[in-house]
Amino acid sequence: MSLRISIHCVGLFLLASLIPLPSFAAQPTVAELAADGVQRAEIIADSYSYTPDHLIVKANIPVELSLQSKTWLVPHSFVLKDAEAGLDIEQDIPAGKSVLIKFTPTRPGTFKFFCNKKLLFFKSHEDRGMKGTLEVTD
Ligand SMILES: [Cu+2]
Repeated sequence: MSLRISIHCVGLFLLASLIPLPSFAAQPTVAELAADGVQRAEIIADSYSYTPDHLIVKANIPVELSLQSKTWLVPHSFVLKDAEAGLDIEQDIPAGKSVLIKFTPTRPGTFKFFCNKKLLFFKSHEDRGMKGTLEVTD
């Protein structure tokens, strides 16, 4: 009886300690506006995620993103397209490399970015969760 109670307590403790984690992970990142008038942020590309996966920038101010691959072999990419918002990005991110991209979103909205890689008959990286949101504010 006492063993069962203590197991129950441990279970509750583990549950309580796990609950705050998802809310921290889900916090959007706001790109920092530097003195030179450019908004900068880093996004880490891994298999199969972007961190952060929700980035907030301001419209009509240049954005510079450093896309950093943390993978050893798997190539990824960063695709963000919306003609009406001035977004036309299709950038490969070779395994283990970093690339810089620059763009200026011309209007507010929420836009999806994703990885367009897919190996043979396997699920696409996007389908495996490699996608995120660019939120453009006024
Ligand atoms: Cu990918």
